[in-house]
Amino acid sequence: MAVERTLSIIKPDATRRNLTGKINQKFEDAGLRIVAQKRIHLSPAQAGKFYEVHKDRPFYGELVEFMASEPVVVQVLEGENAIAKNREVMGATNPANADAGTIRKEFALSVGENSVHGSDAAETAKEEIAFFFSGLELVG
Ligand code: RTP
Ligand code: MG
Repeated sequence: MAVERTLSIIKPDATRRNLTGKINQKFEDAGLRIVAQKRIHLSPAQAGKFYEVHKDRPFYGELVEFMASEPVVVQVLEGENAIAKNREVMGATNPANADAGTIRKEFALSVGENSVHGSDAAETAKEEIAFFFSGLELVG
């Protein structure tokens, strides 16, 4: 298995409830290393661009509004098989379907306010990391 990097976002429902530390603990317990991290407040335009792939979905407007509503923590996680491993730790999109012990099972409020984002493939991970982080922020 290869060492990979993936882009993670701790969403506004979780930053608002001060859950960043508890969520980071889940990542670290799963063997994922937080190699870059910053707290930012996305503008609606930035959130819309990030989730552009969903622009024709009925929930797009609500998703963009939510992601720009309060600060988020964006981070790069590194480890063996990090993209799939992070998706496992996150759990299913809808917390009602998420496995016990996953972040979304423990913390998500709804299918929309579901606490975390994680890249879903190698190509999207590369694009999403570059969307938020410069090369200088990714040393080591
Ligand atoms: P993410 O991209 O945030 O990691 O989540 P995901 O892959 O598990 O789910 P995806 O299908 O990519 O959807 C992106 C985000 O849109 C919101 N959503 N709302 N109201 C709804 O039915 C609905 N469906 C999706 C969620 O915040 C989801 O994570
Ligand atoms: Mg997705």
